[in-house]
Amino acid sequence: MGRVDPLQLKRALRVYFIGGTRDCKLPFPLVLNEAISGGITMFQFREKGPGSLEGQMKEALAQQLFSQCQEASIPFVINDDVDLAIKLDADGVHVGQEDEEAKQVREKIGKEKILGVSAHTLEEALTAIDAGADYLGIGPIFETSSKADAKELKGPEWIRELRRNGIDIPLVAIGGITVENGNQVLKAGADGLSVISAISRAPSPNEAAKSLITLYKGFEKNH
Ligand code: TZP
Ligand code: MG
Repeated sequence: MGRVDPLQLKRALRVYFIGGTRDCKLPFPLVLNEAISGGITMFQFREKGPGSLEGQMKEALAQQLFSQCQEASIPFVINDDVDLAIKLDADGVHVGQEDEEAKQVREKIGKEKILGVSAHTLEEALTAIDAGADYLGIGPIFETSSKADAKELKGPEWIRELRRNGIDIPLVAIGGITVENGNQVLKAGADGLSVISAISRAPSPNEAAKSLITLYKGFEKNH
């Protein structure tokens, strides 16, 4: 087996839920369960910030969430913690520019696992692709309160610009994405919507996930 199939990955990226315990008001397994039954297509465990779980507690939660994803046949990706991803044999890893270098991560996880990289400039996007990224996380597109150290807003136009510059690997938009503005990023050329708060802080994560996948399908039908 070789690299993950880009077409299959694009399908998985349609509604990409990201979160950690800090992002949820309810117990995380419950939120993920609701999000899964609402129709999310991929999940990233992003356990970071003050008060986040560490060590054995983090691992146990990751294993629990991974099992839920496996049961639902959706990819389970771990943010940043390459060792944990390898230990659990997770489906992939997502790293930012401040984390371990993508090239090194690719070497560690092997060619069959999903590697996602956050990119804020064209140069970062090209370097990530060269390092073996399967998809890029592009943002923050809109205002977000889920990331304390978020970089400057990029707006949907930036996705268009990356496409114009020949970036053709799967791209997922992140940062303040909601059911109200999701269409703008899809129109601009994103393959998927990645959200933290739109699902984790929704009164009903299930309903929130449902409306995001419905939005995606509506877009797909018209394009
Ligand atoms: N990277 C750029 S913005 C962001 C991350 C992890 C946070 C996205 O969270 P939300 O709640 O969907 O705006
Ligand atoms: Mg990171």
